[in-house]
Amino acid sequence: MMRLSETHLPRGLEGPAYDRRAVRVGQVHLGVGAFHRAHQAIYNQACLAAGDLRWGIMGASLRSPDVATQLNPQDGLYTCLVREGAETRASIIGAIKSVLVAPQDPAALIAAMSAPDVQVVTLTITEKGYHLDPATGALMMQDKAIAADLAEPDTPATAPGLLVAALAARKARGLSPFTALSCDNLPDNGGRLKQAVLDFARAQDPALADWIERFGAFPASMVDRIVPATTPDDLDQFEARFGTQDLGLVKTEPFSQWVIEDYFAGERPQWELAGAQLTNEVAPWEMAKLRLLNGAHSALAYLGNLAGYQTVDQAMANPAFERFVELLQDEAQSTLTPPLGLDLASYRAELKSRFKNAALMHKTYQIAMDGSQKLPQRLLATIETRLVRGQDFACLALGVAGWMRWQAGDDEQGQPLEVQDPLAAETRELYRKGQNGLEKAASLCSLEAVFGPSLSRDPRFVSTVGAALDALLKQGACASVEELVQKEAAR
Ligand code: CS2
Repeated sequence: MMRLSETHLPRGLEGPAYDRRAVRVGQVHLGVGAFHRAHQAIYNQACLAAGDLRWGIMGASLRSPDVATQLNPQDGLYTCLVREGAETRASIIGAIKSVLVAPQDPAALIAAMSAPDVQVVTLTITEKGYHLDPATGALMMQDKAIAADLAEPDTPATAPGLLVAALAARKARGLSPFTALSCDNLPDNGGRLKQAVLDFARAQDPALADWIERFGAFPASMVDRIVPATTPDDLDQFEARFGTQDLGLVKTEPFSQWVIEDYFAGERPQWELAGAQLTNEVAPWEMAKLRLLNGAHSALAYLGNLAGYQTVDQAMANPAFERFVELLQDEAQSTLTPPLGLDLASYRAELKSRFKNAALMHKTYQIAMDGSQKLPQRLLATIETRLVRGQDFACLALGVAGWMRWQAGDDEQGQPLEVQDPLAAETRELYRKGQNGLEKAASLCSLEAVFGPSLSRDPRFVSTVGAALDALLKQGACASVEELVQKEAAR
């Protein structure tokens, strides 16, 4: 089977409508996974198609060489499939020029980021890529990876280390800093990235830190598009239909949103051309998205997977789970002040149909990953607000209990289940310490890195989550969700 490339396009599809040879690299992206390829790269493609050829992307992987081996032999080209119901729309994306693998050649990546044409570095490095202390918000200098980068700053492996090395090179060359734009699902992601970079720089060279602080920019952004991991089945189906092998294939939904703080150090692509919203107020967008979409996603991931649902749409097809999502979103919505232009009722209605999009086959297991990094902003912050107001939080608590049950490392049938999480070893240990749900929950709640000092010690929180975990262990996820929904109906 012929592989997708400049000289071999899939049957019936057209290549990008601009001269790729004339495209320059104006942006570097760290963490060039499926999400970036189905989200930010699409916005750059619109800028290129509109004739502004400055905004090609140099992609970079910070860990595995997989994406480089997928995309480089394809001249950076890949197909983006937009799926809903029986409809699939396919387009060839050419915004990524090529992909570097940081661990193979950090110097090449630093050189790319310090090129004069590069104005923006975007990042999707996931929650754990920031290495910030959850309690203080400062960079964890003792963290193994950060300490190693501080010791050998010319061959960094972490995002803060790489960014600072490139910024130092720019300063030495008399260039201005690039804008570093976080696209991770974290509140105040721009502020967090700034903190990580400045702390790293200050430890190395205070004058460099001052320069970055003065001339750099770290805008916040809210990104939203559901991008399930591409499966071998997706690749096979694509080959059968288009007569071409595309190892860089990504699949996603029609919906896409990008809200960006309008604060840049230099030039930037006109992402508005593809619908991005530039604003001075990202926080309320981010909070609504994290608590309504991601909060519901994480709760569905643990409880749904435990109940035997492999995908989000399968869980949503059970009326009890659908109702549970509504009730959980009611709890979350009461803590939100929506930004101008966001109608929460229609946002939630749209979310429901997005979750029900069966064509995506979005795996609950995928969303369950890295829960220790996701829980605070998705579920726990909402609970804190409700506790302060004396409101109940039964659905959020069941979601948290679902995460706790997940730490056992087996499913409800006793089959082993791999917990992919940087804190997996700790959480497993804490889970095992307790004899029953209440004890297990109390044991896990002591983990301040996840729960923070106040929830950790809040007896209402610990006992409510404990009771939910107890119920989960006794009757399973499906019955627990049903019971909760029935109780709410009877109120
Ligand atoms: C999901 C997100 O995997 C997860 O944790 O909740 O990736 C979600 O699909 C995106 O944030 C949607 O924009």
